[in-house]
Amino acid sequence: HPLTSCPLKSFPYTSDISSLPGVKLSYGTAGFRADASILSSTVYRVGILAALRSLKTQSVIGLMITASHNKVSDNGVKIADPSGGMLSQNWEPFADTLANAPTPQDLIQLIEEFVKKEDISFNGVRPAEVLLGRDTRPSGDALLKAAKEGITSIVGAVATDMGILTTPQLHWMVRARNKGMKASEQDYFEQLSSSFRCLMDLIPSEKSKFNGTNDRLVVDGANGVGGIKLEALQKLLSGLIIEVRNDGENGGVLNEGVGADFVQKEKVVPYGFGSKDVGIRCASLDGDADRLVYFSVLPEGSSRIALVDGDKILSLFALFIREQLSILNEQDLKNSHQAHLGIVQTAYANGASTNYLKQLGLEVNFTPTGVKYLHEKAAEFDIGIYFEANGHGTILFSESLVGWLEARTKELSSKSKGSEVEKAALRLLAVSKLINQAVGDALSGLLLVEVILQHMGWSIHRWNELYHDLPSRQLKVKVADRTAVITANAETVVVSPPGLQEVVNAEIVKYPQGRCFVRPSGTEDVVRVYAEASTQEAADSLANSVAKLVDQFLGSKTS
Ligand code: G16
Repeated sequence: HPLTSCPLKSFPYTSDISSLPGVKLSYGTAGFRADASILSSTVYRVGILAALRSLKTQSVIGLMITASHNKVSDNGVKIADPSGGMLSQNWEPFADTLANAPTPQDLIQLIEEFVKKEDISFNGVRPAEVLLGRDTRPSGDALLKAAKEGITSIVGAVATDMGILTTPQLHWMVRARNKGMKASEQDYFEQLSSSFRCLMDLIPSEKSKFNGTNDRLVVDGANGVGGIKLEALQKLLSGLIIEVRNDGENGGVLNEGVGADFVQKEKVVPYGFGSKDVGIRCASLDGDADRLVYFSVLPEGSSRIALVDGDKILSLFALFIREQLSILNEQDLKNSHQAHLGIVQTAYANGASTNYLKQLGLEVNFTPTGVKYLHEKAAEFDIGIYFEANGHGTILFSESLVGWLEARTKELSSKSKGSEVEKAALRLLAVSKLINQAVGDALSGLLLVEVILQHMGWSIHRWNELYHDLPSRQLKVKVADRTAVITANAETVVVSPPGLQEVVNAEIVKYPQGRCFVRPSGTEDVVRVYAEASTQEAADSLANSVAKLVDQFLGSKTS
């Protein structure tokens, strides 16, 4: 009997959702998210799941309590797997049934069956260990307690509270622990700052100062955890002056009129920014600092901005990596490792960015929305760069390439010290250490953007001129049941409800350069509509007419 070997000590949390008719939780794009008041039993159950995952993998697992870009009254919970990446997708159905089990008896039965199916042993070499993190949401404290109780309900399991963290910090720590590396917050800061310093030292001397701008950056911290951590990290940096606004210390509300999601979707200045900032390089983090966008305030005296989104961050990274790789591939005769560079985007990527990347000769791949999908695809390359337009992304390096770079830089340091080839190899190695290998990370992404701009000698305006975005509009439609929308082809085609895609297509053809798609959100109870066209008016009109069609097919939400 599995429960004799899986002795759950107690069930302090009866289901918060079983008394709410029609409420069904889904692991979704990035874990469970809902109003914080109904999440304790879910977080408790995810604690159990995390401990089981740790036993199954015989590794340290992460549990993060955050609802990232969502409103402050929401919260959420997600798991980091041993690699530091997202929970293996084949455990998601178990997570869903666990979260929705109505009674303790159902819960016990589900666990028993799952333990048997997965052949989880309670007598393994290592007891379960789960690292816990949470963002700054006020509900985080109570939910952390629920998570700890869930984890330790599995006898022998250890819950290690790492405190208030950015989501990417927790993912980084899980990865580091499982690789046998030092994994404290200080270690994270030291790795980022030392690889940043290394890249700064490798900047060609004629470009060491910005052309036409300066080394000052103003960052909107979304009134979340990112601003606080950036202030701590900045103490270890030189060559960059960062001013953090909206760090949550002055009464601002998390993600309200601030943050990367707001800035990217609304394309207006966040709270605390205005005409005094015209011409200055600005960046915005989201609530748990896994997204990053840049912007500059336009001079017209309005609140409008020139947005430099995730697609342009991707393009900047791709240019830099491609430059280093071509030095290695063309000039290093000993280069036995012709690295394959791949790009991963989603349907939200601005069409102009995809054209630009393809014109550079790069291979561009598409996946559905959600870092878990992009990350998986990017990991197929020697270097895989993935970004969502919303600013969530990173650069993955294969272990074999990192191993080769380590060996080659050692060789070159004795035989060709100071050569262009040695510098290119050192730069790539430093990027692999700076940029988070577990998940998209606004802090490490920001440092890489800053050093590449200095390397290129570019201002934010020069960077923004790489290509011109096609005008776009994104809308949310509240419908009775968003799960009625089923998509295919990386979310570009609606297959259900039948007939919806045909009427959407009939709208798209009315607009020059029109493109539009419809998908259910995995983090909010809405259907999203994205439209692109040759003018802003056309993009707005296409998005509005398709939103009306969605409403007609799916019916408005009544609540
Ligand atoms: C999460 C995911 C992202 C996704 C975003 C929106 O971001 O990690 O990959 O793009 O949700 O997803 P959806 O459109 O399905 O609601 P975050 O920053 O909230 O963790």
